[in-house]
Amino acid sequence: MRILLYNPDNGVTRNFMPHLWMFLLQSLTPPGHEVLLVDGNARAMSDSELVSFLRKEKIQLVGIGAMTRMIAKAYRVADAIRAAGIPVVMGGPHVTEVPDEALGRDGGPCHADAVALGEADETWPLIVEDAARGQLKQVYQPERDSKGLDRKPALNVYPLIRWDKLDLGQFSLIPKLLRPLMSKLGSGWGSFHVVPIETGRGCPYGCEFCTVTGFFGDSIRFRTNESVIDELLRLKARAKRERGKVAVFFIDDNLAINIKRTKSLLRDIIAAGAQVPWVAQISANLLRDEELIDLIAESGGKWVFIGMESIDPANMADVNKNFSKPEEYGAVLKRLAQRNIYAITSFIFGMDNDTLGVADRTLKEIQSWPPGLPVFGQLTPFPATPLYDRLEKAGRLVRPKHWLDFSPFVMAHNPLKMTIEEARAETKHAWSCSYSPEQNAHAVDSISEAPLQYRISHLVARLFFRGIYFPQLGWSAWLKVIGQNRRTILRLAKDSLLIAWRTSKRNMTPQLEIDGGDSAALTGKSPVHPESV
Ligand code: B12
Ligand code: SF4
Repeated sequence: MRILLYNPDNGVTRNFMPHLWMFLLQSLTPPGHEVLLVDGNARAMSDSELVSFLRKEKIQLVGIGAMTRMIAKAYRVADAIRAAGIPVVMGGPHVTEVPDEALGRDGGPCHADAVALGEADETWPLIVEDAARGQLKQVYQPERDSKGLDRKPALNVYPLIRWDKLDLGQFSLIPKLLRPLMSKLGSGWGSFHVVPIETGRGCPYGCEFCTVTGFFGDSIRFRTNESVIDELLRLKARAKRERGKVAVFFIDDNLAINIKRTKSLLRDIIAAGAQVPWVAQISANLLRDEELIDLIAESGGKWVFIGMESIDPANMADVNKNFSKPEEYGAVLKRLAQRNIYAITSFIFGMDNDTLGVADRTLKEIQSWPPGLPVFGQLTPFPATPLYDRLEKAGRLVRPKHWLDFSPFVMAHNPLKMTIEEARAETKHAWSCSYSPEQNAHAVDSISEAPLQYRISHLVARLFFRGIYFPQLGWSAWLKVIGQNRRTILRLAKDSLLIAWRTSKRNMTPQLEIDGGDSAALTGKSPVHPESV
């Protein structure tokens, strides 16, 4: 059977990274079937183009995965595919939380022939075999344990994802036109992939707005260090072979949830020479340990995503996240910045104790920290979360099925101390101030002592991150952004040329690549890790 796994686009910007579930299910597919992958973020297709593609490729089953945010789009695509006579199975967090909606068992239209609830590692092979026999069931659910809970797949035996062989063409961040030229730069920039890797699943914290504890459970399952390192080594070898670059996003919800284990993993990565530049999510409370931060730096860690949520401790208590202390944030970020590790700091507006001016108060606090990549969202009641239940009971949900008329940055419930419109304006203000050309220049200037590679990486990340809020699809949008930030870009280009000139003057091997050694020539500082993006 020929199968397509499809991820709908998010409608705002190209995702910088593909979704892990597609690669995972592809590698868990029983032999004898062929699986194609299309991520709408990387390979945009209209519904009719997608249907033509399915016909041309003789696809017999389509699997669609989506978060709540993309579910309306996913239903629309599924409807078009089913109308063409191809069965659709849907999985992922949203259909797990409200399966009746996808199946039309809540009185609405039916969008899927089958749904896979929860983690589908063990059910996917059954789904494929049933579909091949033309006997798809409506619901696939993991087996239950004695307490009636889903049996979670152990990760100590993990499927082999063939990162070394897979066709990743659609996911390279280097535009096609530039690839031949870029592959000649230094050790090669002909491709650049950010690849998702998980090392564990589950989270014990149970924050009120989050679906993770409910979905993956409150105890953590880990992969072995060896299997993670094997993936890293394959990726590294591939990048070298292709004259390209690779970076990894460890998508665990909290990479340092068990510090002892994290340190052991990072030590093993270093010992195996498996360092690639990486990003991971780690909560602020786990970043007090200096040895951990040293290991993060030495193993290739470049950016840490920290769910800071709010600078107001009352808000943190409201959402059951007061293990994360706003008063600690500045010190945590300094500790990271001392090792040239920077943070993606995520904030939520519209929390119950937020009042007008929350954006300016937060921005003022951010200004006192080392530069990072702030991102701003709004408190969103995802189905099946404690937050959803609380707001529903209190009659505060204005749009109880907000995902069916998805509207970016418009809250689905009334915040207590401001209006929905005010929360939206605060969010817009925070994004506009944080990613203006002046602020981008200021952020890069504030690390002028850091090696050049970090300043370049900081600016590039800023230009990508503004795309989470400001639509940034297509060449013209990008050219506009580049034009607006030309002064900072030109300054960094000048510094690069200066380094190249000094290097060649010292009669060293000419290097166009901006590596730790080059930057050290300019800044007089020793390089941290020569592989940095
Ligand atoms: C990585 C990640 C991202 C990445 C993007 C996704 C990517 N390219 O990988 C980034 C950082 C960009 C991101 C952004 C956001 N994210 Co996010 N993200 C994650 C994270 C941490 C890991 C996803 C992952 O790969 N998990 C591991 C895989 C194996 O699990 P899985 O995807 O659930 O897949 C399994 C099953 O669900 C099932 N399955 C999934 N799809 C399908 C399809 C079929 C056909 C079948 C059969 C089975 C199946 O099988 C898989 C194997 O068991 C999850 C949390 C988590 N732990 O999952 C949040 C999560 C998915 N994100 C979430 C949210 C809310 C967001 C944002 C909206 C946040 C915001 N406020 O801006 C944005 C929106 C993104 C956008 N505009 O596109 C929520 C979604 C909740 C929901 N109900 O929708 C999650 C669950 C976290 C949470 N706090 O609750 N995210
Ligand atoms: S927000 Fe993060 S720490 Fe809180 S429950 Fe979700 S994954 Fe765990």
